[in-house]
Amino acid sequence: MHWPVEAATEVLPLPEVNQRRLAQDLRMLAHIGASPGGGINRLAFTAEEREAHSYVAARMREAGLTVRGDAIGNTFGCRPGGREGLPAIVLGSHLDSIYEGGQFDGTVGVVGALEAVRALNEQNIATLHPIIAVAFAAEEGARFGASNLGSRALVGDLPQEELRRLHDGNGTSVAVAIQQLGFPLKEIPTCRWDSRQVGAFVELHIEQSAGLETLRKPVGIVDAIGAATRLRINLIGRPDHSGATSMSLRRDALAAAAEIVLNVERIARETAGRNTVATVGKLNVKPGVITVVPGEVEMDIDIRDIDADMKDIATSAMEAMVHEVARRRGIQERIELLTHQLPSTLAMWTREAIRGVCQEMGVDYRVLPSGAGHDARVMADLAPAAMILVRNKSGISHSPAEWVEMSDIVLGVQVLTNTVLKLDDALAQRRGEGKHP
Ligand code: HGY
Ligand code: MN
Ligand code: MN
Repeated sequence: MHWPVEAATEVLPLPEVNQRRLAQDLRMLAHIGASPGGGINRLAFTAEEREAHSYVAARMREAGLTVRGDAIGNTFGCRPGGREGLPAIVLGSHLDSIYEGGQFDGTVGVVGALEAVRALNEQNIATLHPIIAVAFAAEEGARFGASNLGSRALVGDLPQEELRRLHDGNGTSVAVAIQQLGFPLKEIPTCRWDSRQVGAFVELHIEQSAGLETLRKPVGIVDAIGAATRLRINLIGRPDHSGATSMSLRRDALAAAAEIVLNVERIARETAGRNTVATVGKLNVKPGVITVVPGEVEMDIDIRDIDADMKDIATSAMEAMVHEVARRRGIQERIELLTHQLPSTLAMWTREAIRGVCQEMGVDYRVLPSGAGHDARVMADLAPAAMILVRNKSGISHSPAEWVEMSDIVLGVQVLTNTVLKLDDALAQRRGEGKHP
């Protein structure tokens, strides 16, 4: 596949990615944790996630990379650069999924990073800076309520207290889940990287909505990445006989929860920022018997925005609303903060590198924010980060119905590969060195 290399001052030997190999890796990964319904189940810190990491580690070795893991299960494939002691260009994403997730979320970025290195190898293109392909562990918050645990360990923002506090629906804490996989919990602080080790980080990811599809643009260049605040609400009412208890005497925890759910939607729609979104995606009712007035509800609220202040305003309004509904209905409420993340604005110069590649390749693109969270948001704390989004034909994600065209994936990986070369030059120039030969 050849791109019309226009407007470039010099015709670069474009390291061409291999579509067949890309498709093969995506197909193999789509089988790991696949359910009969076609969803992917590779939850954080499970055997399925580890199987996917083992598959990618084997492909990294085949590509001649030096492969290593760390104490939280991140997997790295390292390709040396032309000069010792330079910071690396790091590229990658995650392999874990939500329950019944899609086959492209995260995997496209990991396989894309791997393929970028293979393309450079095949065309014998050396870079000045080392290149590290990474598969982060535990990016999704689906199992434990907090996300990006692997990349947070790498930037040194993962307190052990949180690993003991957070637990899944079976009561298994993150700490226990990590230890059950044989990872040494006390060594997690050794996962931390020094910012001098990373020159730039790039994540290729599918768009998780229909923005690019609607705009008919194959590639997105991300300027800001949204973040989440997640609350766990426990509502304690009183279980009562559903036939013998008059309506005026009830303390119905589910009726209170229902009022809260609709108010969460109202607050996100009406009183918060234009990019604020909020979701009650999980709600458990006890005792859950048709003839008993619900006595207890546990519900999780996911509040997101690319603007930290607007997210905080929405969060405060929702907490006040929960207290008001509970008081008025005679319900006891408990609000637990599961996670509070900060949004990131990505570096302009890394964004410009991607834009330059798209213009040289004649690829149409759109600069846009990502409402979905990504490891690039976390990595932006450590080094200049960038994100390339691939058009999502289905406009659906976090669902087995997620579908991305292979031609768009190939284009995204080609942009990623050429961006690595562009960043290799840009990093040298930012140090005052000329373009390296
Ligand atoms: O939940 C998210 O925003 C991402 O898909 N992990
Ligand atoms: Mn996801
Ligand atoms: Mn993802």
